[in-house]
Amino acid sequence: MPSMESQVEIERAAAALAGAERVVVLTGAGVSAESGVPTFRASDGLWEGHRIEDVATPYGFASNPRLVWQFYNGRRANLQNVTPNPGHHALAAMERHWRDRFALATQNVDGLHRRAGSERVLELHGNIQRTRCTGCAQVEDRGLEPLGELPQCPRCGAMLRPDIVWFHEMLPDDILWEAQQAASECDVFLVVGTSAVVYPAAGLIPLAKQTRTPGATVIEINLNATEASHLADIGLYGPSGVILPLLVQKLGIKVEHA
Ligand code: BV8
Ligand code: ZN
Repeated sequence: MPSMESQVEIERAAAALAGAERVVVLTGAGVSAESGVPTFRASDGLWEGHRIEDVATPYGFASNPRLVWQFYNGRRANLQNVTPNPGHHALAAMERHWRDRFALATQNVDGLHRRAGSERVLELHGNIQRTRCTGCAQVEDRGLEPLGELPQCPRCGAMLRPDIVWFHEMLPDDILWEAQQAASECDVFLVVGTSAVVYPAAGLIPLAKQTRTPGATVIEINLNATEASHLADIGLYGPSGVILPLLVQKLGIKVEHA
């Protein structure tokens, strides 16, 4: 049973959302944790047993593409047994409620927001279902089908890579720009399940707070405090799969399980 203090915070958050004209949400790996997707930094700097440099940088891919595809094929296979959790569904319901005055920017590449029915998802770091050709740059949605050890482009024969933004790579500038615009214009900014250490995604939080006067009301939903907690006006600490449905219930927003 949530404490008295968290009850008060939940009421404050619901009141802020009830009066919101424009809402923006930034999600990270924590929003998919209750679906069984491992978070990024839970381990000791290793990611499912791999060093970040080896599996999530262009240099890692250049020096050992087979290892990188083994890592991503493994994550794609795991996602076949994963479904969106009530937190994803609550966010899809929020989008249906605020329509074009709502934006969801995610750092996650698991595609679970779309599978939960969210339509306008700003995928800041790409999507693990898509491949991109290193030769002709063709991008294809390959779902979660097995792709083989070193998949090649059906069009030009060059090697494919995951259509994902690795460390030291630029984010897609159109998507980042759209997220930055939305963050700078919103009056409530929800930060859900992110340690807020990866930039430029984490830069959306201060942007929401500082661009206009008064800045957006920032609501953090996380299991614990993060690098962004000092920017939060309201902190809701607990599982997002519990807190988000509670919030939309208080707002009288109907959640459909797509
Ligand atoms: C860039 C794709 C410009 C891979 C990812 C030196 C040289 C170059 C760049 C840099 C540098 N130093 C710093 C940088 C910038 C770098 C960066 O920010 N590094 C950090 C680590 C300091 N950023 C970049 O490189 C970006 N590009 O800057 O380009 C440039 C270009 C060239 C040269 C210089 C600059 C690119 C960043 C994108 C990297 N790609 N993902 C993949 O996913 O396969 S980022 C990776 O981290 C994931 O996408 C992940 O989503 C993201 C952020 O992590 P989180 O989502 O926050 O996950 P985490 O596990 O950390 O936290 C989970 C949270 O959930 C926790 O707080 C936990 O408490 C909470 N939680 C858990 N369970 C629950 C929960 N909350 C609620 N409920 C629960 N149930
Ligand atoms: Zn090609």
